This record gives sequence, structure tokens and C-alpha cells, in this order.
Amino acid sequence: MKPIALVTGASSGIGEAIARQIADHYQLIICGRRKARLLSLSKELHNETQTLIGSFDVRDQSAVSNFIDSLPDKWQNISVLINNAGNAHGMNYIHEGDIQDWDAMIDINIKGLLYISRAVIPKMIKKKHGHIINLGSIAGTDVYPKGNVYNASKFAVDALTKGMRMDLNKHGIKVSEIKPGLVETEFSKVRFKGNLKKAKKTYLGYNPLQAKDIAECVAFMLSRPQHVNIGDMIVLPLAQASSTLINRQQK
Ligand code: 8X3
Repeated sequence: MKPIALVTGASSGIGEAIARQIADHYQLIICGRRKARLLSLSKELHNETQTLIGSFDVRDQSAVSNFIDSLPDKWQNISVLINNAGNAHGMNYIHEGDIQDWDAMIDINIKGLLYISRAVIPKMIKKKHGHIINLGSIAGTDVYPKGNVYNASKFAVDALTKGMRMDLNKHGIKVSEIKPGLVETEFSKVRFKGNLKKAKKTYLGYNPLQAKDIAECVAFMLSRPQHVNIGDMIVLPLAQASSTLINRQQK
């Protein structure tokens, strides 16, 4: 029987790519807000692995804990938690920021990650085994202008990863973080609220990462021998040297 992995934000982008990438080795609990997308991913993976759909918003603490607490018996034994759900909302100077955008980023990127982790980790502690991979960002080590609250939310993911690794050390649970740079997904479309021109511009003039590039790194982390824990991995497109230095004359 394959071990069970739970992936949040699996209805698109990096989360969806991770689910596809690891389906050969894991049964999957795919979570996200958009049920129709999760259903079609589940159908697509039908021949490869068993899936269970969790259709909820990670911001909704009672929905999160209800879902995890009422998992069918055969899905209780979660070995891997991929905390992928997260977004950027808006990109403004700090004095012009939209409060709703701030709330959304703090609620999804920080509190959502905490809610899922709080519900799943006790199950891992019971069996003294598990691997948590948090999706941070280069934005969580390297602040950039107008990134402010998004940066702060990803710095929080970095701190929580380190804190989790300490607190779970004696329980035999691995905790890792992967910090992507510019990945061409719906990320910028969401950040710029559907402004496709702005979203496209983010990825112009160079070869950005694709969701699969990150999914392959996650699969690598998961496939290390039991005694190896990759704590942290920064993954950038060749054209990106830092959050602010991007060679847009690459192609
Ligand atoms: C996504 C990378 O540089 O757009 O977290 O913040 S960046």
C-alpha cells in the first residue's frame, strides 16, 4: 500500500504539479477551493493512484479541522504534508496597500498553513514518522519593493519551518522548505487581480520556472533516504539572481 500525502492548493499551479509528480509513489489527499478542478485532477490520476478530495478554504479553521478529523479510517495515516496553498494579492507601496489584500495573504499563507499543520501533525507524532514540506519563496529571504506583506508572509513560512523542525525533532518528523523564485503559474494573474498584461510582463524576456520544476524538487526531497532531511532549497530560473535582479535579455 502506498503512503498517503496531503497536498494543499492542489487545484492549480505548483500544488497540482506536485500531485501529478508524486502520484506514482503516494495515495493523495488533494485539497483546494475549486472542487471541479480537483475532480478533474482526480479523474486524470485515476489509473495511477487513489485520491481523496478535500474541498475547503484553508482560511476556514473549522472546515480544516472538520475535514482532517473526519477523514475515513483508511485516509487517516498521513505520511506527507505539502503546505502549498498560498497566494500574493496586490503589489503596492506599504502606505497604499489594500487591507483586504493584507488579510488574505496573512490568512492564507500563514494562518492557513498553521491550521492544516495543527490538524495533521498530531497524527504524525503518534506514529513518530512524517515529512512536512512548506512552500516558501525567494520572497521569504529577500524583500523587494512593494512586496511588503507578501514578503512578510513568506518570511513567516520560513520561521515556521525552522520552528516546526525544532519542535518536531524528537518525534522523528522531517520538515523541509522549498523557496521558488519566478514560476509561471496563475500566481501573477491573482497578484494583479486578473490584469493579464501585467501578469504576462512578469515572465517576459527570460525562461521562468514552470510548476513541474518545483514539483520535481519536491519529489527529490521526498525520495531521500530516511536519515536525510533537506532543510531548505532555493530554486530560481537561470535568469534570476535575487528577488530584484532578473536578466530579461535572456531570449
Ligand atoms: C513568488 C516569487 O519573486 O514573485 O513567491 O515573490 S516572487
